[in-house]
Amino acid sequence: MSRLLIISNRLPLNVERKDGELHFQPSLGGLATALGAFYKSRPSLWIGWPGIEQEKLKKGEEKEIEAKLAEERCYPVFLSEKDVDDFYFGFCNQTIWPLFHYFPHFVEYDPNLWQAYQRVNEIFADAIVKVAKKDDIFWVQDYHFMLLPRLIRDRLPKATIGFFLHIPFPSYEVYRLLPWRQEILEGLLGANLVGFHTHDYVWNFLDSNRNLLGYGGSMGWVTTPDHVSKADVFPIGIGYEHYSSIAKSPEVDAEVKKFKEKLGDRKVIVSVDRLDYSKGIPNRLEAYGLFLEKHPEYREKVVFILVIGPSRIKVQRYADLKQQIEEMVGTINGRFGTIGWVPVEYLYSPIPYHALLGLYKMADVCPITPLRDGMNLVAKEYLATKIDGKGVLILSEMTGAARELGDAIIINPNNIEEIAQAFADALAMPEKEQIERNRAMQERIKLYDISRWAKDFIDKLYEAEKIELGNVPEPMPDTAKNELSGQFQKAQKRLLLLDYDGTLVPFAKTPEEAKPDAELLKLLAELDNDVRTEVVLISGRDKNTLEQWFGSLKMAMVAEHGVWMKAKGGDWEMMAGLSDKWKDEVRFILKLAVDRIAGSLIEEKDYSMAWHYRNADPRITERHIREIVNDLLNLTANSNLKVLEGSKVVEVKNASLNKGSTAQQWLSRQNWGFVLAIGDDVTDEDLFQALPASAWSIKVRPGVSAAKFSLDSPDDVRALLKELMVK
Ligand code: ADQ
Repeated sequence: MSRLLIISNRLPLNVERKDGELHFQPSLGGLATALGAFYKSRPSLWIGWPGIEQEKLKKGEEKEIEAKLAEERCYPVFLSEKDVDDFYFGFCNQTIWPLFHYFPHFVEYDPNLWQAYQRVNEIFADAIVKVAKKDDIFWVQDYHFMLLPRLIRDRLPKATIGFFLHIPFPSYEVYRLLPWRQEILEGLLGANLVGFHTHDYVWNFLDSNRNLLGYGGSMGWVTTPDHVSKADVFPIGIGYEHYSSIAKSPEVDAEVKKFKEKLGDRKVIVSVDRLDYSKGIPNRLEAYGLFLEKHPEYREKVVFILVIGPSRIKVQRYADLKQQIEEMVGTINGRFGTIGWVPVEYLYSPIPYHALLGLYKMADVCPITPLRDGMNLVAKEYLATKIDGKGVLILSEMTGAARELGDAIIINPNNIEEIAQAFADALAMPEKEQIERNRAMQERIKLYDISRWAKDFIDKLYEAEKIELGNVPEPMPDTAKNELSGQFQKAQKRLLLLDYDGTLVPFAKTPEEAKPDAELLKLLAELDNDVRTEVVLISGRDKNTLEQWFGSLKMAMVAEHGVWMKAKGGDWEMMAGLSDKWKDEVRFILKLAVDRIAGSLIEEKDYSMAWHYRNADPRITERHIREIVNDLLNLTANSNLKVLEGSKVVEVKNASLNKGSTAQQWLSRQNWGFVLAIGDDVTDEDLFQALPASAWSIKVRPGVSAAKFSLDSPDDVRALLKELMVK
C-alpha cells in the first residue's frame, strides 16, 4: 500500500508553551479528530504547521518538536510570526473565508496578504518534496493550500494528488470578485481529484473553470493543456459508531446528570459552534428572543446552552462578533430572566469531549443556523448521540448538511420569524415523530461515516489517476493505422463496435436530422457482409429510429445503450427486469428546462430520457444547466437511475445499463482475433473500459478518454473503415 501524505494547516497535535516548557496537546475538533483513525490505519504521514511560531522557539527546539511529532507520524512545517499573521489570519481568514462564505463586503483584497499566501504554499511544497518518497500519494486539505496541488505537480510531475475543500466553493458571480481567481483555479487543477461536500460546490467550481479559464469537460472532468482533473462530491461524515458508543458511556451519563442537577426538568436547547460570523449565531439569539416573546408559556421552562469555541480572535471581526454575542445574551437574560432562571447559559470555551457529548445527549433541541457552512459536523454529531432517537435538529438550508439531513426542521437563517417558530415546533414535536425523523437521518450518516468518506476519496483518487496516466489519447498516427489494418486483414474473426452520433456522422441540429447517408450505409453493409466480420452499432438512440435507418442491413445493433439488442440477422430483444415508472417525475423537470431554454428539447426513449441543448444559446444554458442537473441528481439520489452528461445532452437512465456491459455480450461470444471500438462521448468510455488489452480503441475528437488513440472527426473514422475494405 502506498504511503498517504495528508497536508493540512494544523496537525493532529498542537504545540504550546506553558511555564516555559513545550506541551503537545491533541488539536480540538475538526479534521484531526475526524481523520485520526483513518490515517493511523495505513502507512501515512501528516504534514502541517505545529501551532507555534518560529520566533517563539529556542535553539534546538525545532528538532525536538520534529522528533516528538515523528512518533505520531506527523511532520512539522515551521512558519514565522509574519507568515502566520499574513497567511493564516490574513489571506486565509480575511480574504478566502469571507468570500467563499458569501460575505464579499468583509473581504480584504490586499496584495501583501496574497503574497504571503503564495509564499507559505511554496514553503509547504518545498517541505513536502523533502519528505516525499516514490509512490507516495498526496491529500491536500482545505482552503489554506489551494495553490499547493499545482506546486507539488511542478516539482513531482507524476505525483498522485488529491485536494479536498471543506468550505463552500461559491458561485461564479461571487468567486470572480477575487483578483487572483485564475491562479487559485490553476492551483487546484494541479490535483488529479478535487473533492467538495455537495454537488452545488462542484458545479460552482466547474462553472468558474469554464468562465475564467475556458476549461470545459464533462462528468466533472476538466481538461487543461497538460493534465486532467476530476471534480467530485464527497460529503464528509463523522465517526458515527465512535460518537454513539461514547454517548452510552458512564462518563457521558455522569456529565448529563451534572447538567440536569443544575437545570432541573427544563427543556434544553444546545448549540455548539466555533466563533464565526458564518455560523449565524446572532440570528439564532434574535430568534430565541422572539420565541420567548411570542411564547410566554415556555418562559422558565426552557434553557438555551450556547457553546462557542474560541477561534481566530486575533482577527478584529471575530473579536467584534464575540462582543456582539455577549451583548445579545445579556439583553435576553436581562429582559426575560427571573430569579432562578437564566434563559441563555453562555459558555465561551473549548468543551471536553465527554461534556460535549453529554450536552448533545440531553439536548431536546439543537438549532444550527449558519448563513453558510460547507457541511457542519455538529448536526451529525448531535444525531449520533441520540441513542433513544429523541431530540429535534433545526438546520439551516445554507449548510452542506441540509442536502443530506432533509428530515430536520429546515430553516432559512435570515428568516428570524421562521427560526422562532421552529423553536416552538421543535419543543412541541411528538416523540414518535422525533424518533421517525432522526432514525432516517441516523441511518444515512451511519452508512456514510468518516472512514467511508476517506476511503471513497482515496479510491476515486486512484481511479482519477489511472485516467490521467491512461490518456488524453494521442492522435492516431499513420503507423498505427497501418498496423490496425494489417491485423484486421489477418484476423479470421473480427468485431467492430461502433457508436453512431458524433462517430460515424457529425452532430446534427436535431436528433432526427442525423440520418445516415448512402455512402455510410454502403460502407457498413460491405464491412458486415464479410462473414469474418461482425459490425455492432452501439447507440443511445431508440430502436425504432435505428430500425428505420439500418433495418435493411443485417447488422447487429444495440439501442438505448443496451435496453434493446438485435443480433446479426435476428430480431430486437429487450433486456429483462427494467422499469420506467420514474419517467413522469423526470419529464416534469425536463419540461421546465425546455420552457426556460429556447432551442432545447426532450428525447424520450423506452427506458431513458434525454435533454438536448445543442441548439440553445450557450450563455443561457451555462446559467441554467447547473440547476437542472442538480434537480435531476436530487430526484434520482438513492435510486437505480444515473444522470449522465454527454456532449450538449443530459441523460437519465437505468444505472445498470451501459455500453460496456452490453459490449461484453459480444466480446464473450467467441475468441475474436481483432476487436475495434470507436466512440466519441462519455457513454463510450464504459465501452472502452470493457475491452480486452489487445483491442483497438479510438475516441473521436480530442479529450480525456480510456481509448488508445483519437481521431478528429467522423470523416476520419469513415476513412479508416474504408481502408479496412482495401484488400
Ligand atoms: P468548522 O467550521 O470548524 O469546519 P464544523 O463542521 O461545525 O465547523 O466543525 C466544528 C467542530 O468543532 C465539531 O467537531 C465540534 O464538535 C467542534 N467544536 C466546536 N466548538 C467546540 C467547543 N466549544 N468545544 C469543543 N469542540 C467544539 C469546517 C467547515 C465545515 C465542515 C468541516 C469539515 O467550515 O462546514 O463541516 O470543516 O469538513
